[in-house]
Amino acid sequence: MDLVKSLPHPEEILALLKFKTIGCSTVNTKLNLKKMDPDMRRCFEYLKMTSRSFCAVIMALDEDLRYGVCIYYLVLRALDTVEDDMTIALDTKCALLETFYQKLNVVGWNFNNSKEKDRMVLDNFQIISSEFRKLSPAFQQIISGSCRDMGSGMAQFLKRKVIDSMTEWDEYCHYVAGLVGIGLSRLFVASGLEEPIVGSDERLANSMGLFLQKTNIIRDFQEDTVQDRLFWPREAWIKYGASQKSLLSPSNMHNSVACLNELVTNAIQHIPDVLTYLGRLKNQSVFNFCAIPQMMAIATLERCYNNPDVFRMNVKIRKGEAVLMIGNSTSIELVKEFMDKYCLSIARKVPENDRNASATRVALQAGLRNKGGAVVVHSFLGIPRDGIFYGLILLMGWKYYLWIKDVKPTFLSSFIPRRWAYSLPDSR
Ligand code: D61
Ligand code: MG
Repeated sequence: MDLVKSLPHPEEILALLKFKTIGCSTVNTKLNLKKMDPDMRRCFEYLKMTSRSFCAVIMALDEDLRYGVCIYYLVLRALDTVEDDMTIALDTKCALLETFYQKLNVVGWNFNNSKEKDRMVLDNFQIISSEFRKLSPAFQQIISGSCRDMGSGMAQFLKRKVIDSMTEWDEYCHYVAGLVGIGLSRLFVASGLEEPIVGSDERLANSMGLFLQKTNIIRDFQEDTVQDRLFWPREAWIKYGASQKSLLSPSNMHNSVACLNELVTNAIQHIPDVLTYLGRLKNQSVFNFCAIPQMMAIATLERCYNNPDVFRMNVKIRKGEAVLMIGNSTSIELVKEFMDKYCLSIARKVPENDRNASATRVALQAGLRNKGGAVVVHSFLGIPRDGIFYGLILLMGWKYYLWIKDVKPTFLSSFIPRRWAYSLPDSR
């Protein structure tokens, strides 16, 4: 099925076949789970079961960082499972979120009352916390502080009930994903694999998270709305519908898509920061770990932009596309090339009458600035624009020639001066 979906994209077919036969060398590791401490092994199993998108890239990190990031992921996944669980009463939930980081040091603590799909990380939290306590003090401090700040931010937003302004949208995304970008950057530095600047420039690290989280929120609109989870900022949707739910109504589709385009425009404004951040990374495993999710995000945004399907189902990128990107997220040059490709593809889809059309183009141009290019469509289906122009002229000329020659011989002869016409056999 994956192969069929990629049929119009030959380069994806190759990547898929390679992936299916020899596996993915970018994220494959010679990880020996059998030799590992049984509790750490269970943690890797929880990671595998709770994350499709981050498991492979975390496993491919260099040794020390791999354990730290795996535990960091599980701790925050546990916290997020509390946030997402609609069966826990608001007061109980907020109290738990605010004190959750303290549970890291409570031997044997776990939480058995969640109904969420990822509840295994709460049911088995005593195992995760005991592995946490084996990490270096520097790692423990980073993870615990990040968990404390995220829990308090989540509780704050649960009490507010709505994400009102665009500023609040950035704030919410900072708590749930920007803090992860900041925490991860500190872990990279603490492990000695990256330069101090990566950890101290929190604005860029925050943008890494915002780009991923906004993409998730944009993509999951339909699924979240039917479950009564509202993450699109009111300031944006109020211009296009009476309520967030009304954006799902087919009769409002034109407005809904305009709203979608506005939020995609907001998200792509993080691209320059993302590229600057990635450009500073030195370690290959850290680079792949950071770049792959960002590439998936831009491909997802490209698929979502101006696409009414976002309001009907969960829009996904093709497996072939994902595999191709994983294989191509290994250097900043390749990443920029892919980013350009997706930005240009969005640029081609900007509707002339979209009220954010010029803002979208400006944002895309900033994303492309690293190459110094303006958003001008130079090619279509990979054929240079000039080639298409001359090709069309030739084709039209040929068609006209055929038409005149076969269908209208008399029409043709009417253009021919009389004295020449006599010599033509058919013109009598
Ligand atoms: C480099 C590499 C990975 C990065 C990064 C920089 C910067 C930020 C992030 C990863 C975090 C990205 C979050 C985007 C996915 N969103 C969610 O999972 C939502 O929950 C957010 C709170 C929990 C965050 C847990 C997390 C995620 C990825 C990690 C990590 C921790 C630790 C280490 C590595 C990666 C979302 O989940 C529901 C869903 O998407 O189904 C939500 O509830 O809103
Ligand atoms: Mg959540």
